[in-house]
Amino acid sequence: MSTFKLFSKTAAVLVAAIFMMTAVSANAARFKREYKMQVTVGPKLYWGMGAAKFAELVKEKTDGQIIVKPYFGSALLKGAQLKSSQMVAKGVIDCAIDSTINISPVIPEANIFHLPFFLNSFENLDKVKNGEAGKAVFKAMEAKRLEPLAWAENGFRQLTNSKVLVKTPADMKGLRIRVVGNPLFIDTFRQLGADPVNMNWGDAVAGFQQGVVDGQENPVGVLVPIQIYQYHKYVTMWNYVVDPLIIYWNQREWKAFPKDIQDKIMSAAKEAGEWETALCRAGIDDGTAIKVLKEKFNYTMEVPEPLKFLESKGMEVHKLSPEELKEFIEATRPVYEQWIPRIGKDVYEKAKADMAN
Ligand code: X2X
Repeated sequence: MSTFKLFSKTAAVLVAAIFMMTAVSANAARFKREYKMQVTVGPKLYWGMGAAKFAELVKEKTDGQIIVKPYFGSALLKGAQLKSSQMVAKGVIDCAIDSTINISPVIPEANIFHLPFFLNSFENLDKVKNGEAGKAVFKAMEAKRLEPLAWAENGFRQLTNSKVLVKTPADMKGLRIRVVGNPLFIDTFRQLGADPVNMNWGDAVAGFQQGVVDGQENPVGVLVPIQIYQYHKYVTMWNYVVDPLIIYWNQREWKAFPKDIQDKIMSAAKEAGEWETALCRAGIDDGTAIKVLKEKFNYTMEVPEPLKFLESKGMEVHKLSPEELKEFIEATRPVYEQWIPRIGKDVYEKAKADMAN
C-alpha cells in the first residue's frame, strides 16, 4: 500500500472515529445516564412487574438511549409514598408509576377513583379512565408540571383481616385497619365504624405480621404476591374503590426530549400499562385479561385464579351480595358530601356521565 493510500485510510478512520465520538457525546449531553423512577411497591407485585416492563421497553424502543431505573419500595422517598408526585413535579425524581391514591395530595381530582362504592366494575373504571373524568385528571396533572403518559392498574381494593368474615358494616366495628395516609380512606373507614390506622406501605407488611393491625385493603395483585394468607384469614370482595396507576414524567424534562424519543417512551408506557393492567385483572374479569396476556404478550399467569388460590391457602372469601352491598353504600354516603367538593363537583359529574355512556 502506498504511503498516500495508508495516510488517507488512517485519516478516514480518524474522521469516522471523531464523528462517532461527537455523536455519542452529543447524546450523552442530551440524555441523562439514568432516569430515576419511583415505584411504591416491590418488584414481585404486579405493579412492580409493570415498572420493570416499562423500563425494559423504553430501553428496547430507544435502542438504549434512555435508561429508566425503577427504585422499588419508595426507596427514593424513604418510604413516604404520598410525596411522589411532588418530587416528580420538582424534578428531584424523573418519573413514576404511581397509584391515584398516592398522587392525590397534589392532584385532588385523582380521588374520584376512591369515592366508596362509586366505580365498582371494570366497565365503569374503563369508561371513567378513558372518558371526560380521566381527561380531567390528566389535565390537572399537566397544570402541576407532570406529564401523564399512560394508565396502568393496581385494581379494585378488597378487605382482608384476621378476626371476622365481614359481611355488614357492623362486622367492622372496632377493627383496626391499615390504610394509606390519604384522608379520604380514614374518613371512609371511620364512617364504617372501623378504627383506621395510617401506615406507609413500607411498614404495612411488618404491621400485618406483628398483628399491629387486624386488617388492610388492597387489590388481589398485591395480596397474592405478598402472601396475605400468612396473616389474614378473611377476604371480603367488595370492590369498594379502585386505584389505577399512572405512568408519568417530570414535564420540563419530558418537553425537552426530541419528538422521536417522546413517541418511543410513550409507546413503551402504553404497552407496559396494557400488560400490567391485564396481570391485575387476570382471573377476576370476564376472561379478557388472560386472553390479552396470552395472545398479545405470549404470557402465562402463575396464579390465573387468584380467589381460588387464596382459598386453597386457607382463606375464606366472601363476595358481598347486592343486599349486603346496599348497606355499605348507605353507610358511606356522608363521605360523598364531604369529599365531592374537595375532588371537584365537575369531575364527579363527568365521571357519572362517563359511566352512563
Ligand atoms: O399503600 C398501599 O396500600 C398501596 C401499595 O396499595 C398503594 O401505594 C396505594
